[in-house]
Amino acid sequence: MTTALINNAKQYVDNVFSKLQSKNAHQPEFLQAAEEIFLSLVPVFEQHPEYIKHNILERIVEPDRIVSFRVAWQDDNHDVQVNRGYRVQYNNVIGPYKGGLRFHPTVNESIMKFLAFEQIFKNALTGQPIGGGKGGSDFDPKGKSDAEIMRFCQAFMTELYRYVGPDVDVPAGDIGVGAREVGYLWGQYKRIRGAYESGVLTGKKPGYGGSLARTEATGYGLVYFVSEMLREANSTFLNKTVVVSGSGNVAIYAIEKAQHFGAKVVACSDSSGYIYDAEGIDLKIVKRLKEVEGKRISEYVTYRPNAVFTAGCEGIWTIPCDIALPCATQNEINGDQARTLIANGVKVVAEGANMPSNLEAINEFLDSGVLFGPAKAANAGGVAVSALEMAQNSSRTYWTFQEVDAKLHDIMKSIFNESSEAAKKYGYEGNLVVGSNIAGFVRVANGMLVEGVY
Ligand code: NDP
Ligand code: 2IT
Repeated sequence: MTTALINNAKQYVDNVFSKLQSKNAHQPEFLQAAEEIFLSLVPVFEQHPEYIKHNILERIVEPDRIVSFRVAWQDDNHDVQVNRGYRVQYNNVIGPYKGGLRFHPTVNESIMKFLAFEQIFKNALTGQPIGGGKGGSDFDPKGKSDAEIMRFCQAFMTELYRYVGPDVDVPAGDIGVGAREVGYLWGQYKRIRGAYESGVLTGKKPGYGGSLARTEATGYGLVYFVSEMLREANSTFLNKTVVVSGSGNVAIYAIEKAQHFGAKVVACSDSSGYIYDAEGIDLKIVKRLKEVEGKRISEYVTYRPNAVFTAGCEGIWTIPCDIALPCATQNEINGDQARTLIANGVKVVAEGANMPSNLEAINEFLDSGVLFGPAKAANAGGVAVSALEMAQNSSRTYWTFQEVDAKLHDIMKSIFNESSEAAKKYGYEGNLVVGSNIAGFVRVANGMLVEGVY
């Protein structure tokens, strides 16, 4: 390769990134996600000048469109509340826009764009025909009654329905949005459209078009992915000590499958703090508190007196473990926390949440030889099974739990293999950050070359 090509590639990526920075100066999470991906792509542009010629990077980093809308709804006191709704439709080159909806007070355009941008490459990695998108609202579901959640979801869909559809854009869950919320959204969509377009949303309950194993998919998929990482290092989950952050959908099913594979999970958390149970977490208690009763994780210690609750989330990474699975939210591991994990002997870190490690933390893990599974590969099992739900809906059929779980397992293995192969091919053997970014990007970029549409 000539020096000119190498310089050209680096210069191209730097130029697109500096334009992005000046256009999006007030969107730190979006710039963080973009920077991580851009840094990985320099070797691709060195070997594929045609991507530069067609200006793929600048095209891919600008969303097709972003809609934002007013969501007005009535609370139980009959007062009208107003929230802001979003849908970012980022890229639909390989399939309809696809990605979850997040309801959390921290939601803003920067968070929506980082999630939607990551989703493009994650979805491409699954090998399924789905483009990238994300949406949500700054609505805070905490402390709301069931009737309030329903009215909010109905009001949200009363606007969103214009922009989505089974062949257009297919939302699902994310933080604060589970099967209950998807059900309310689906009911409203069906009412407005007057048609049974079940493929418009995934994560539905199995009684009306939902796929079996979608609830479990992200957490199980994460553990299947980590099993592949361990297998390559001649190891398994058996008798490993595991720390999982969060106690929501992803965390619960990651804990379930890790325990199933013989690991001892000693800690999990919510936004108020974390529990440490040296004898191993009793998942039945966590499920009851979180899935049924909607309680705080601190209540766990009333059922397990030997367990300890500590207020605040940061300390969870001071617990010594072999495997750390951040499954709560973005930027929950910084450089200091990464160094603490490493000093305490962590061997594997894999991301169930989206962008839980900041760039400094990722570099610490990679530099110290920790096996690191990046979010867009490690947590892709959720959206992969969402795509399987779309397939079942459009063929008007249902698959068994075992069928879906087996497909999920195969998909996670192939994401691991493709990411490893891409890392090797471009000179970064063992670096799954670079590998997954490249493998996802190349699939979409090739679609953009063929599509010939700007
Ligand atoms: P849930 O709403 O089910 O659970 C979220 C968990 O994370 C809760 O324990 C919550 O605590 C905690 N949490 C959320 N925000 C914060 C915060 N700002 N600080 C500390 N803790 C926080 O969401 P999911 O399990 O679905 O999502 C978790 C992560 O996984 C997110 O990053 C999401 O984007 C990602 N993900 C989800 C997929 C899915 O299929 N659901 C697929 C792929 C990725 P509390 O209850 O106190 O708020
Ligand atoms: O971040 C994610 O991949 C999800 N929240 C799941 C998206 C989906 O469409 O199933």
